[in-house]
Amino acid sequence: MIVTDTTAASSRFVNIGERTNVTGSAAFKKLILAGDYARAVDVARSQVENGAQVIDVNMDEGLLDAVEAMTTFLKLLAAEPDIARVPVMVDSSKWEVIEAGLKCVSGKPIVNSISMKEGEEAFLASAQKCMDYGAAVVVMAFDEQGQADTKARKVEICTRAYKLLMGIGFPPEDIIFDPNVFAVATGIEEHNNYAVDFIEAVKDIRVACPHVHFSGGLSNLSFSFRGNEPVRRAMHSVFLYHAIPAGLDMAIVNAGQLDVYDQIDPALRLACEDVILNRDEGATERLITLAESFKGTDAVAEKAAEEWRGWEPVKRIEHALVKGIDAHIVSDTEEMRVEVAARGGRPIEVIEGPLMDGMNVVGDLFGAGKMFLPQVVKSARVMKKAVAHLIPFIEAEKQEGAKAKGRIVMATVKGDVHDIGKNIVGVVLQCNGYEVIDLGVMVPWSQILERAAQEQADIIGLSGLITPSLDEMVTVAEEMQRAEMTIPLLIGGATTSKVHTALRIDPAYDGPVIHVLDASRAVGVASQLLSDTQAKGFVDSTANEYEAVREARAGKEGSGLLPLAEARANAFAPDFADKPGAPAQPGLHVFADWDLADLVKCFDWTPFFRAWELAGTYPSILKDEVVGESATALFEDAKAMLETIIAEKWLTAKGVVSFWPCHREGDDIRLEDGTLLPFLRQQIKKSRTRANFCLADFIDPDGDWLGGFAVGIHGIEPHLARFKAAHDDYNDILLKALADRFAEAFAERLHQHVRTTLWGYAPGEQLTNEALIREQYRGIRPAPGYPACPDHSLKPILFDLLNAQENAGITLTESQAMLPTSAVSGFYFGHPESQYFGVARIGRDQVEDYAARRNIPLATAERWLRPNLD
Ligand code: B12
Repeated sequence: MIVTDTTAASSRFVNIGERTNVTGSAAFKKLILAGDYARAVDVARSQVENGAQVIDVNMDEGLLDAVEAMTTFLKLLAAEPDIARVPVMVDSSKWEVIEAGLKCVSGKPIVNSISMKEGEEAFLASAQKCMDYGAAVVVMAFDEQGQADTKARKVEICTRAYKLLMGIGFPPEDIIFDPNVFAVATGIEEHNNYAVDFIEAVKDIRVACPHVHFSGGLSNLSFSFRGNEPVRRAMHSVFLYHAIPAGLDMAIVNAGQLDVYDQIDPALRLACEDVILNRDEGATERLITLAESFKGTDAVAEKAAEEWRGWEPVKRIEHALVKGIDAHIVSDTEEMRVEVAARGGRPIEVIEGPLMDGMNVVGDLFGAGKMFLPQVVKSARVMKKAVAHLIPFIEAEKQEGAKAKGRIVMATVKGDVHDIGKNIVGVVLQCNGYEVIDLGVMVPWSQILERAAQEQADIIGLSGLITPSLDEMVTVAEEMQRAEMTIPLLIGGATTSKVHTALRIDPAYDGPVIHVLDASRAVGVASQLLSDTQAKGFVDSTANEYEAVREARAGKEGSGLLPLAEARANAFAPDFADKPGAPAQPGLHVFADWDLADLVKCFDWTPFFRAWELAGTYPSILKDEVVGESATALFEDAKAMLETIIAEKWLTAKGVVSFWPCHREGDDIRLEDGTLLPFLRQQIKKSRTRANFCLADFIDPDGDWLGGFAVGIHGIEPHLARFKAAHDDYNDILLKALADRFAEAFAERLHQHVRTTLWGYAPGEQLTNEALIREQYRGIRPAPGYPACPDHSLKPILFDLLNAQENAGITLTESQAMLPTSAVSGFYFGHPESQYFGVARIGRDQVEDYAARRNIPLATAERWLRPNLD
């Protein structure tokens, strides 16, 4: 018995892999003709990995010794436990080939096929031999008059064969009838009912011939749509949808290429259904018309996907790097290494030759804007896997490592936790031949300098996401100066800027200091800095540029600012008749494990694409002329990873919310328990109609409510560790970027829950995700660090109020970065006139006032508010 019997028809269904067939797959034929059995075995493996439960092997090719080919291949398969676990279908029209195959198969074999084409005697003789080998057998609906096409002929031939087989004691459960799947929608009227004939025949034969099984070769069905893969796939899926309940329990099909019935485009599905079930005379015509719009590149891509495996190893390696395909890179690299060794070469040559050449192609394409960041990161993954494979060989020979264009030590500075940006830059630099030593996050200056000296680094690169990191970068620069270093210092990260670099970091260090805006510029900067001919010119022109920035800023510190008293006099005055009432559910609310699937509905995808340097707004970015293809591929990968994250519960969303009665006291908000929350006021001179905003303005001095929240996404570490071990930067960055999306979505979702339910001032609110993203709701949730509330050092106060460490598992670093990294915290203001604004530059008078209100030294206040002072 080949098929395990379960109740649900579809769960009984067996996919028979069809790619190890020289008559059906050009790529497989080429490998066999070339004697490349190792890669031919890989084809079988990928079939099994793609879900094939039986592998059909056919070697019927005029130029081949089919007996020999069948024997060699099946012996190799038997030695691969991951392939040998599935039964083999020995497929040939010649008995001697079948017999040769049967001798090599260790488990239960299946013979494909025998028939009554040459009469009953020959049929029974073959059947007897199969029975002797314990093989199951595919019996074609074929007799002396030819192949059965109508339902009546199919039923007639199969029942006759069944009776004959029963006569020699053939086990009925080892009979697999193939009642012939023929092409439909050919334009010939007699063909229109072929699929119906097949399905109906299966139903009848099943009743007439107990215990038998049914199989069919699916590709025939859609023969008239050759070259239109989407339509062929849809036809196959629709056919199976109807044939499986009728009794079809296996089919020869490329298991990796079946569409889910429900997910087929509805118009296409209906058109296929009309054809397959022969619902009316116009069905074929309709499908042919519709098929045009589905004609894609699938078939071409599929063909290309197979063909490149037949190329020379050097070309294969280049192709794998450019396309970011890591499936075969280790075996291809190994093949290359063996080839190099055979001619007396060293393993390092594989890196310096084909791998670096391939990466240069990637670098050039990226530089020319023909490749985008997600693809480059995939290429880097391929490179890393190849290098990891070669390292033991290189070490065994005690050789020097490959010569890089330069060595760059990079780190996210002390107190800061985010490193997506730095990782991306690291990958791009590596793709362009630089050696990158990434020290990770929260790295103190001493460690950065020490490692740079130890590694004789050519460049140091610093990254930071939040403003306190800017000061830390100044410290690193000062320490580099003290250590009398001269190597260039690169500055990058969301919080950094050319202006800050020019004003504060550059003056602290005599060596070159360069602000790098994004990953795509990093390579140009590094190459100029390390070039014998260009370095001086580049360093001088940057220094001049920064000098110009400093000159433009000189003496303008307080200019354009109102004195604090005047700014206060121009405060925003909302109508407190509209202030929100007391929360419907006051107090503290803890959410230990918010449903991840619910958060996905609130995803704002646009920043996700921006993180990968793909410019555009979701969803139109998916159709963008320039980046659309790359964005779509990335989006598909992201959705697939999201499914796994949710199904396997990789992450946990924890959050806490609380509400406090309070009132405004000047620029402070005083909570009922006495806690003081001091805020900053805009001092920039405004036109007469605009106020100088401060968050405290949205709170009624005569009594009001304020909310606070913290959310964090936990559990990412073991998964990142796994990706790191697999040298998989692509999935590492993808997961981090998705965790960030979860954090932002959680903040969004929780805010909605607060408005509609917990605080409940907007109970009837019904906004789409787009409207939420456009902030079309009442109230705001400014976060410490964001422009309306730039002081990160308010976070400890907020965290105490929320007991965020205990209730949401979030901790703060010395720079007030939150751990886990994907985390957001902030305040809720419920007044309908509350709005986001930027505090921007403030005057010395306000810093002094603020330090006094907070009861902290002026120097401390200056440190936290530095970006608002420059
Ligand atoms: C998405 C986002 C988040 C996400 C994820 C953050 C992330 N991915 O790093 C989440 C929601 C988690 C988040 C949280 C917070 N955020 Co936020 N966030 C952003 C946002 C919108 C985009 C950042 C981003 O992902 N960019 C994409 C990545 C790939 O770019 P990147 O990191 O800048 O790196 C590129 C370059 O900078 C450069 N680069 C980076 N490093 C290096 C290193 C070298 C050597 C070189 C050469 C180049 C280089 O190349 C990279 C690739 O192109 C920015 C605003 C903005 N538009 O930048 C605010 C922003 C970074 N966030 C900010 C703040 C304040 C916060 C919070 C403190 C708010 C809060 N109270 O909750 C928290 C802090 C989180 C924590 N763990 O402590 C501020 C930081 C500035 C500040 N005032 O401190 C910003 C600038 C917003 C603002 N305008 O105020 N944030």
